[in-house]
Amino acid sequence: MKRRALLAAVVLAGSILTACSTEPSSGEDPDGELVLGFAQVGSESGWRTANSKSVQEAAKKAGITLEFSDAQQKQENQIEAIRGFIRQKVDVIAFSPVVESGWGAVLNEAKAAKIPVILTDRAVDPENSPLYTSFLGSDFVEEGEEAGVWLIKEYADRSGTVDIVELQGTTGSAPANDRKAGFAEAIKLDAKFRIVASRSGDFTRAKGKEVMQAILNAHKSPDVLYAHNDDMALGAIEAIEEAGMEPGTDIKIISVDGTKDAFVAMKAKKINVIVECNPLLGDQLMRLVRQVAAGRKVPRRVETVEDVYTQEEAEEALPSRQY
Ligand code: GYE
Repeated sequence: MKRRALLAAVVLAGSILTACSTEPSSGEDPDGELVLGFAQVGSESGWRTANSKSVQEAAKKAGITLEFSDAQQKQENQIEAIRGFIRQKVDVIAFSPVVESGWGAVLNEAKAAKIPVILTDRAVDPENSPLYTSFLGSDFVEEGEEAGVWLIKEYADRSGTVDIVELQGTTGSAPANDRKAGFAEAIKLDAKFRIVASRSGDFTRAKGKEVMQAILNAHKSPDVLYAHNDDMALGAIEAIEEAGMEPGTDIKIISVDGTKDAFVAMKAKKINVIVECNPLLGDQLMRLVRQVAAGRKVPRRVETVEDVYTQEEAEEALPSRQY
């Protein structure tokens, strides 16, 4: 089931970048003059917490001055932060766009100020692609497909219908759009798979629980929950237990991210499968920042490589989870 190893991912991503550059890989900036403005989405999930920590630690290690802002999941805050970075004349701007649309104006302002922009983790609408230098992150469509592929195998022998509840991430965000699309594409091959409810839980544990409670009131016994991230899955697990059912058994659960908390739940057989999405992008980002600031050519898209983990693998994998 495993496609690729995380270690290979890190090594590969590193070598792709170094192959395109003559920069020293240590990332040291002796003058400490390079300033990176990073506009983070928020702190909505375990994934995000790990991602922020990774960026902050990597900047420190690389000797890059980091201006870090947390937009609390609000696009207007993120736009304001980016405008602040432009006024401050930082060397490079990186951000993780909360949603895909609505970035044209501010990206054009950065371009006019000749400040290169790197997207991390989440994408923007394709028409804005001339306005950023590089994208670093995961293939969310593939993550959705992986979730669907697991489901198809799991229910290979079922002749009746399989009722699925989907908890979507933040409405309009790249991971919600793409994880939904990839999953739908995979399961459409067999009409027995029916999505009976699909609602946003905004990538948070509290919303995941609240929305799952409402869904369970309307659809008494779905077979499967597909949650676009671990936090929503963990919130939904509480709702399922409070409704007197066993998560992982009465309702099979597919989640995305692979945080430690989710692995603990999978070891306890409450989650059935996790599609990994790696938040530890800091070192790769700092390498890109340095190259972009030096005017070097960088790849348009740098993808993180990830795994799929099942219950059988949870116990062994848990001690080495890094986030
Ligand atoms: O899956 C979720 C977080 O953009 C990949 O955002 C990221 C997603 C991640 O809130 O947990």
